[in-house]
Amino acid sequence: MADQVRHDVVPVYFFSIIETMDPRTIVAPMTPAGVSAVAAIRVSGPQVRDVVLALFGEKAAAHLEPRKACLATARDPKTGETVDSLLYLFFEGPNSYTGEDTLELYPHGNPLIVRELIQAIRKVDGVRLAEPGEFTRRAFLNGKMDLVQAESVADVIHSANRAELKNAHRLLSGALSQKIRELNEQVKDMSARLELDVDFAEEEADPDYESWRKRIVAIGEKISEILQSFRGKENLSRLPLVVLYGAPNAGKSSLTNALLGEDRILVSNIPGTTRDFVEVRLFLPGGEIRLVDTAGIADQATDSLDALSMEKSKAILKEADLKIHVVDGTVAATPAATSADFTVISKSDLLDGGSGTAMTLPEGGLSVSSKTGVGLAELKRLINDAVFTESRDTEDLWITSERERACLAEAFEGVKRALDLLQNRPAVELLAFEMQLVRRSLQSIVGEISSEDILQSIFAGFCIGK
Ligand SMILES: Nc1nc2c(ncn2[C@@H]2O[C@H](COP(=O)(O)OP(=O)(O)OP(=O)(O)O)[C@@H](O)[C@H]2O)c(=O)[nH]1
Ligand SMILES: [Mg+2]
Repeated sequence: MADQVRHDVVPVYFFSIIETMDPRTIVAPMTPAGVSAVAAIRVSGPQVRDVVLALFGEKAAAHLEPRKACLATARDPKTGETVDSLLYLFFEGPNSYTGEDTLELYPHGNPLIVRELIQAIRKVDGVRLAEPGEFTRRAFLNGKMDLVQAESVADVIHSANRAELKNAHRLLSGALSQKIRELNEQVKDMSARLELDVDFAEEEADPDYESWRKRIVAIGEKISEILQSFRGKENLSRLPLVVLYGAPNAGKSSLTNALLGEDRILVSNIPGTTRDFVEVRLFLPGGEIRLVDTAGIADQATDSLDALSMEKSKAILKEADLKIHVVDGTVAATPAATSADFTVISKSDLLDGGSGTAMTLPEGGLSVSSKTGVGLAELKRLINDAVFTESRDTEDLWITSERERACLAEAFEGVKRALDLLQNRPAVELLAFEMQLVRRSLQSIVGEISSEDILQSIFAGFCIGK
């Protein structure tokens, strides 16, 4: 009867699936297509030595030494033609990223060379192109990292600010895996004791329900704490959007150029110079931001094109994480209250000279000059602190993977079911069974239990070559 119940509630991945790995050697570029000083290609699998032989000849293959950089000329194994002169590094399995024999090649960063080199490598029988994330997948399957760490590799690559990058590094180093393992141990220990109770059920007077309850509550609290830290990945590679807006001629484009440190955007004393919004990327201490210069917004549009420009400015303002109102300091008026997060009074160099009319600086406002640079450092600091607020220098750790969140939620549900059961002084078997399920959910987080489907969905989202 008990068996009947079990089959109904056992999750699909209940049974650990032994992964059968494609034994073939894989190759992929590690760097994006494009011109650069150097590119990088990775080869991993049992035929790495054959690849060295095919590209560099017998002597190179015979003297292949792990972790020693070699300068050599790579030749096409079929035509003998030179592909490039390059550096390569050999890592002997299991002491490599994937745990297999691995070869890294660093040719000149010409896409033509990279393509030819990969083609040459694929001429070695049995070598194929790697799928996205396949190197990391192999690293996981070969026990070089657990699933939480493998997932965090993508976070490390895509983090767009320091706080996220720091978190990703902590995930990669195993800080979360460690927490999950500790929890797992507790549940395992508890299950073992429960099973012992089952075995001695006849001799035992009465199970100590209160002590079980306390233990389960403690486990539930820890699971819940990690669960609450979930932040998702949607913000991971999203750069904060900072928008400069204000009346025509206020000095928005000049300020954008000054913040950027180059004359990127056209500036003139004719109001309405900027028609379309212009986006630039700016590096601040906390990370990179998208800084947008907009067309000036006037009370009245001068023509239909002007009206269109203003509409576009208003549209991008709606998406902004931070809105900065740029107000021309030489125009005699106190800026009207707007929805700005900051007000910046521009052209401060003209105010001191007396040619302009000094205006009252609104609260929290900042006076800047794009011409002299006064106030720019302060403005950058204000922007940085406003958009990169989260958990600076704190030690907390958060999870970003939806899969990990789902597993934790499942574990938490199991804890709740166990606590419900406890209210009715259940048979210890039932409690033991629920805790087994909790344990399974925790194990699947780090990948002690996984299935082909799960791995497929994780690694398909990776870049080629990782
Ligand atoms: N002296 C001085 N002139 C400035 C400063 N900032 C802007 N200007 C001048 O103000 C005029 C307008 O500057 P822009 O940067 O084109 O103004 P804008 O807000 O982008 O204007 P629109 O694109 O037309 O909305 C130009 O003649 C600039 O040279 C500043 O800090 N000091
Ligand atoms: Mg402009």
